[in-house]
Amino acid sequence: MNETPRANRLHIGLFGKRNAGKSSLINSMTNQEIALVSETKGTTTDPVYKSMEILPLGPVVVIDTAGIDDTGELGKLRIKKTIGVLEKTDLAIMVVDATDKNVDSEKKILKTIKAKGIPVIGVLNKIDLKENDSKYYEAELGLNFISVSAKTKEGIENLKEKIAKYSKDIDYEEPSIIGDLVNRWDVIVHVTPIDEAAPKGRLILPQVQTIRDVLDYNGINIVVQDTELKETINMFRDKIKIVVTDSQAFGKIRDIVPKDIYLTSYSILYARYKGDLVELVKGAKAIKSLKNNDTILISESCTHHRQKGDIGRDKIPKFLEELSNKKLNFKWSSGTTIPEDLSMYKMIVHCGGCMINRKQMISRINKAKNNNIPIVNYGVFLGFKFNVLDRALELFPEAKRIWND
Ligand SMILES: Nc1nc2c(ncn2[C@@H]2O[C@H](COP(=O)(O)OP(=O)(O)OP(=O)(O)O)[C@@H](O)[C@H]2O)c(=O)[nH]1
Ligand SMILES: [Mg+2]
Repeated sequence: MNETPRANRLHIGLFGKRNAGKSSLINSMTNQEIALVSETKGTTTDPVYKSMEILPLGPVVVIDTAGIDDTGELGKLRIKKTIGVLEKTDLAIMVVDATDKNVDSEKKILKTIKAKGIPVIGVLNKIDLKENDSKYYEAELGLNFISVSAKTKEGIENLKEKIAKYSKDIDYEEPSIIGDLVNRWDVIVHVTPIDEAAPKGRLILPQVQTIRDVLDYNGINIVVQDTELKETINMFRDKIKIVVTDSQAFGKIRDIVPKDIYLTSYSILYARYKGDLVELVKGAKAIKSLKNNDTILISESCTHHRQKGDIGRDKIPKFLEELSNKKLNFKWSSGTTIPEDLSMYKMIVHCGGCMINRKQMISRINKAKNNNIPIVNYGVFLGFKFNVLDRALELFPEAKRIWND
């Protein structure tokens, strides 16, 4: 189960006031003591992501959050983080304490949840303490409630079934990486140079996931190093539909692959799979319109240790100044959020987003779009830099048209 990458799982967020029993509910649903529970208000302070199996649903990520009624300066910050979790939430669970009639905080967050179009299930918890009064909460919050007790487990099975039922209609599955382009018997060649950058003894996740996607659609995979590509093409010339390569090797092999065979890169496939390829290509086009002293935001979703020659710190700024032929200012953000106020930026360059899910990436792209700020990701940006977009976008006519415009 741990092999379903976290980004591809249904994300279920639990929201509610402090002490409503969010953490208890997670323990109760999974039959494990994985979330910290106590009678002290504000036990959960930061969002906690847990990959787990909920039967009959399968692998999911459950997100425990801090109470939405927290107070003080720190409390405000916690609420902000809780609301940030909505960016990744596919299904929200609104946990209400049956012993508490005041639902002002719940009303407030429900408004935000609904504005984002996230489906939500109401859970009335602690019914072991109070007679079941779900009608009151349904009327107040305009939501159907399932009554449960995290303590006695009454209603928990019912809740899990409801979650499973809801999740069937939720489009959390990301679109295919390549499967929509593959028919049965199509031969897809993967070019994976085994050099010092390749991890020892294995392939990297984008390669593995792309190979798997071809299999899911009954295509045929051939995996080779760049050094064996020419001979492979000679052997299977008429059968090959697409060659997918590591971006680094693109320049080296582009002339080896005949023009009637599609050639693209894992980065381009992932730009589409994780985000919005058309918007990112528009972003790349905007590089030519940058002006001297424009400020650029470089946004990375993980906080990896940065070495000299780091792509985000060193390479991207250098390439961007070269491509635009302008002197630019750079700011960086990393982690699960991007700056609230984007008004100072003239462009956002975002990482590939392997640590965040599609919903979150799309939400960032939309935020940029709404602020009229061009956004490009590393994959499309490097495609531009190494002059491969014309060819690599041939599989994607809409993006290609924008690029050629
Ligand atoms: N009687 C009863 N007590 C419950 C139930 N669910 C939770 N509790 C108790 O309520 C208190 C708060 O539970 P938590 O699960 O920590 O609540 P929470 O919503 O995660 O709270 P914060 O992390 O502080 O926001 C604990 O003392 C739990 O034992 C329930 O169904 N019945
Ligand atoms: Mg908690």
